[in-house]
Amino acid sequence: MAKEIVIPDIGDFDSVEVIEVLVETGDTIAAEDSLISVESDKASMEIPAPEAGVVVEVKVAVGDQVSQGSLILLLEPSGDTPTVAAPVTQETTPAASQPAAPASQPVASFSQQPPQYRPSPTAKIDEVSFARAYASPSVRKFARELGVDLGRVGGSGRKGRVIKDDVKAFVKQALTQGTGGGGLAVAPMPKVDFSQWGEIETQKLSKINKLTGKFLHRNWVTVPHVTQFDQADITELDALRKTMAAEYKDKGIKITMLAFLIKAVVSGLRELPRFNASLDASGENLILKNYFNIGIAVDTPDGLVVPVVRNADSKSLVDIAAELGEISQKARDKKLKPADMQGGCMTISSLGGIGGTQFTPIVNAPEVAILGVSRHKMTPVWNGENFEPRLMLPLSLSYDHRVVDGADGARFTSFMGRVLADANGLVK
Ligand code: CAO
Repeated sequence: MAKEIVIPDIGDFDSVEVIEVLVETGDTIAAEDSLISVESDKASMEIPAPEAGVVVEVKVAVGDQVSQGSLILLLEPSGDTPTVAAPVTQETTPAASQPAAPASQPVASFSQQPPQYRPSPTAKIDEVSFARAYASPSVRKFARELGVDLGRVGGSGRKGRVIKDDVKAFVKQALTQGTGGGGLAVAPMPKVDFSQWGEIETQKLSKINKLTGKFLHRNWVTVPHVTQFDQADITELDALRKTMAAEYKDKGIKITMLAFLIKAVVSGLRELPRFNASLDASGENLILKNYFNIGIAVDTPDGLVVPVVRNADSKSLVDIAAELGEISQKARDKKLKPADMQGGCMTISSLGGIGGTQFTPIVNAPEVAILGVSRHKMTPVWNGENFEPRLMLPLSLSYDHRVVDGADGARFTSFMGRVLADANGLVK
């Protein structure tokens, strides 16, 4: 007859959340196999099987709140006796080797008994960073089995927790890139106690910071970047923009330089279609796109986001200007949905309103190019007879050199220069 397996004594915690269900109906399990992971604000813990058997029915799901006595599953016992059946706990705060947590951070109060494992013979693991990684015991075990240094794996779970899929993705990436002499294996960043040199403050990275950091890092190390610099003469464009800005001010539409740049980039993508492409996951094929969605890097208090202006080829400059006003406001109000940030063909990152002369933006892969724009400057330009004051806009085009070659990089910025010089052609 099926036996009810319930949550054992888990200390003082009334209600904890189920964050992983590790078994399925029909699974044959051994005594001590982990059944579920639960997590409170302070610690995570795996609940082991008290005995071996076959899972008849799982009674909990991820997100459920459980307490001592809650039913986990029904088990058809096989008769094997357990050796150990105590829950294994992992603090959510760093391990004891770290400095004491600030008062605002929770301190783990589950009795802590970290599992003992033999070091993997296949990989060099930094035991300190491994111990500090935020992951459940089963993920730690999994990482040990694969020889993965958990401290180097980015966590995509709740509160940055490393989940099994992160470990798999890490291994996959290592296999793809090779970890031998020519691979990307790098020494881990040393753990430094900065407080030894003066007062410090620890700030948590925002969710956006963490996500963006992960993508930027991936793109930086996997995309061979080249940045092409150029300058576009926008003297007439700026005059036109100011006229239009005055005209549309009362309608609440701000006619910005960015709107002209979006139209110019669409023309550039039409002229040089390799810029409107992505490599497929195999790296063997180029996917050419017949749509024109332009991403805009927007700086928000929580970090960088890139909403997308869709079908920019079929919108007028004024429509785009109005949409830009809406999406940058939405970005700052944290109202962007994931779909608002997907499907981009190429991104524009404009720092012109802030300052700087040039910069090297990182390609927003799987796009293959990004246009950086810096602050325009009135510049003396030689016209063959004398110097003329011209308003020059610095362009910094970074591209994926696997897809775009240097000649096309220079062609793209030259083309941008020509279309931006003829601003009237961008208004429709
Ligand atoms: N040169 C000189 N001045 C410029 C300029 C340029 N290239 N581009 C814009 N400006 C001026 C505008 O004229 C405007 O001045 P006024 O307020 O006097 O009218 C001011 O800068 C603000 O410009 P704007 O309202 O047109 O906004 P924008 O188009 O420059 O920027 C947005 C909008 C959303 C792109 C911007 O707010 C932003 O977030 N920029 C940062 C993007 C970023 O962080 N990129 C980095 C990515 S890589 O890490």
